[in-house]
Amino acid sequence: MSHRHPPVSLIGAPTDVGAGHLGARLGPEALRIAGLAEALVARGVDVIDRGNLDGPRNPWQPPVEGYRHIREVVAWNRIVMDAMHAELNGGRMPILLGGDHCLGLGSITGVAKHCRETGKTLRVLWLDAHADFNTSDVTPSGNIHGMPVACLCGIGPRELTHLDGSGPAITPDVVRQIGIRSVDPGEKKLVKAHGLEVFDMRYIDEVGMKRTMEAALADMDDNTHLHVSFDVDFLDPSIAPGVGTTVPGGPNYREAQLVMEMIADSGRLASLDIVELNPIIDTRNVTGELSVDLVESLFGKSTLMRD
Ligand code: 4U7
Ligand code: MN
Ligand code: MN
Ligand code: MN
Repeated sequence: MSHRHPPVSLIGAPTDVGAGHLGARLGPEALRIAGLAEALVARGVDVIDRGNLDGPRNPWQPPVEGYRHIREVVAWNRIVMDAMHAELNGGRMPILLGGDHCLGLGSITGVAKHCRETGKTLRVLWLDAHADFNTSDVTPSGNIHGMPVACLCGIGPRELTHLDGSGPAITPDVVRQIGIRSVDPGEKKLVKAHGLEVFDMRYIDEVGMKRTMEAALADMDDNTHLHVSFDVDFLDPSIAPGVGTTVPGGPNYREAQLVMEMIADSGRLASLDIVELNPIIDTRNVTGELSVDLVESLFGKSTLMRD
C-alpha cells in the first residue's frame, strides 16, 4: 500500500503575518506534537521533516492601503514558493505546515511553476469556510490570508500576483472550492465575475458530500497534479475550535473524513497545505490531532475495507 505514496517532506512555515489573530505561527509545532510525521510513517510513507523555514517576524501593524504586512507576506511567500518547488523538483511531495493561509499563495505559485516545467495539469482543491478572494478594495480586514486565491488568479498587487516574476500562477478554472460559507459582499461579486467553481455548504447540504466530491474531482487524469489547500476552518468549529476565523455550519467529522478518503482514492494528491491551525485558540490540541487524523485518511487510512 505504501508504494502508492511518494516520499513526503514536511515544511514548517511558522508565521501569522497574513492573519488577524496571532498564534498560527505555532501551527507547525502543534501538528508535529499531534504526531503528523509518525502517523505518515505508520502508513508506510517515507517522511523527512525539513524543520521550519525562517522569515520576517510579525510586526503586528494595522493595514496600509488595504493590506496588512504586505512586505512580510511577500517575503514569507517567496520562501515558501522556493521550498515547495524544490521538494517537487526532488521528486518529493511537499506538505506545508502553516502558518496562516496567505501562504497558499507561495505554496501554489511554487507548485504551478513545477507543473509548467513538467507539463502537468494543475488542479487545486481549496477546502475552506472562506473563498479567500478579497482585494484591497473590498477586504473588510486588510488581512492577506483572505486574498490568496484572488492573487493566484492575477487579481491583486503586482508583488503578490507575480511572486515568481513571470505572471499569475493559475487561472480560476484550476480551482474547486469546498465548504465555503463566509464570503464578503464585494468578494462575492468577484468570485462570480471570475467564474470560480464553488461547492458551498448550501450545495453540500443539498446534494451531499459524496456527489460534491465526485464533481470536484471530476476530469482529472494520469497527468493531473492535485494540490489540496486545507484551511482547518473548513471544519465545523464544534470539532475544530483551534482557528482564528471560525464559521459555524461546516462539515462534520464523517463528512470531512469522506472528503479526505475520496481525495485519497483519486490517487492524484501531489502536494498539500495545512494552514490556519491556531494552538493558542485551541482546546488542548484537539484541532491539531483532528488534522492529523484527517491527513491519515488523505493517505489512505480508511480505505482498508475496500482494498
Ligand atoms: B482564511 C475575511 F472578513 N473574509 O477577508 C477577511 F471574514 O484564510 C476572513 O480563509 C478571511 O482563514 C479568512 O478578513 C481567511 C473576513
Ligand atoms: Mn483560508
Ligand atoms: Mn478560512
Ligand atoms: Mn482563518
